[in-house]
Amino acid sequence: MNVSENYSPLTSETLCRRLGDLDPLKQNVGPDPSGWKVKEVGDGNLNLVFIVEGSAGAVVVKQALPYARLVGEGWPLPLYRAFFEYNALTRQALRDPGSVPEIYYFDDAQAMIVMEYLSPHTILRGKLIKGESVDDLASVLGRFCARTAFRGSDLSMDTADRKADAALFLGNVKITEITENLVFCDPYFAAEMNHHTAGLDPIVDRLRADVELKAAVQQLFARFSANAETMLHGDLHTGSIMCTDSETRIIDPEFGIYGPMGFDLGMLVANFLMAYFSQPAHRADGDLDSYQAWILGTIEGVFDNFDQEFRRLWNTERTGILYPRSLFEDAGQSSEIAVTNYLKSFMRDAVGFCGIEMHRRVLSLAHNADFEEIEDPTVRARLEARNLMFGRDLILNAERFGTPASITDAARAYNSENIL
Ligand code: SR1
Ligand code: MG
Repeated sequence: MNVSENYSPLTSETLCRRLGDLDPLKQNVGPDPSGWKVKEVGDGNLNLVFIVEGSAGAVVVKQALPYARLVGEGWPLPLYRAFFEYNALTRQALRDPGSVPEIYYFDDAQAMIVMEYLSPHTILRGKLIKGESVDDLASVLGRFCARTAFRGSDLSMDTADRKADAALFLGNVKITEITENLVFCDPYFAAEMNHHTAGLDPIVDRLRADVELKAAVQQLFARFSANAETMLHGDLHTGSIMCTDSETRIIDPEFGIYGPMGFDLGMLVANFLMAYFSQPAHRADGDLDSYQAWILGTIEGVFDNFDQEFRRLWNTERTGILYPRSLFEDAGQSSEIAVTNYLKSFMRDAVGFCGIEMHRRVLSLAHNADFEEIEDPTVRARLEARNLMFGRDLILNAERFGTPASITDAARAYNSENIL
């Protein structure tokens, strides 16, 4: 982590001059920078993203800004998030090969990562709004979550390495602070940067007055802040996933931190549920049922693939300090009950985190396009209300949602309720 005074944000005009001598760019874009075409395409909340194209191909250049792009210079943010993104990407590439873009170059001082240009991939959230499906989506995502969770934990890693790594990622303080505030606190009181659809006021008042709910959320916040179980992606929503109609990659782990295993999967499923609840505003009746069914099938598939892959790794790669084979298999006993209980606790966490993500994307600062692109505020509020009340149910009754089908059945029920 070496933030330099020489840091200077790139622009489409300066990029060729500033990066034209770098071998990784010359190799992947083309030898003559004067022929490169540069386009700034960043539409996320935080960073600059350029596509650089030339005779040999294209790369993505991602550079952190010293502030949150979504808000502006009034919200300074450390450049070191690029360092954590780079470190998270390199670990994810080892733990689940092929799941993340290839890294060509990292410049710590410029907070810049040069990486593979994924094409013709587009952001999954946009696909879900358009009603496009992706082959194998559930298996890629379920396996990614299982492999990164298992292989980054004390179930698998040498514990000295895991402790050193957890200590390293603890340095991602200011980025983690965004999650601590925007996800775990702001939705539940009238925080300054919050906003919500006007018609939702009665539901919002109800949620913010619900002490039991706030206590349950804070209990999950304590799990998030104190349980360094594995290296998380930290911001695994459908805007952090790029797909073609048959290939899926995971991007943007700048919120990487050690935390509870259920966090990534919970966030991911929340974003599928929000896509699901928003569909009546995006689809004509003829396509609505089948597409909503595809989303729910994907959610079930993500959980099932996670479970299957996690159990496979448990049986074949359990080399860390936890649940040693000496206590189970080597003593002639199965560890089946141990993994089943481990996964039950994982599921409880995931369901709770899922409900919180469903709240914060409607009540806090950073909303998502699934609902934001619904122009009619009455329709938006009606659909968001279902999402909010289901989120509350998931947080308060996480124990009852122990199977994927129990979650999708309940989603179907909320989808036909008229809460507003
Ligand atoms: C100011 S950052 C807002 C949100 O964008 C990121 O993608 C994270 O989800 C964060 O909470
Ligand atoms: Mg992001």
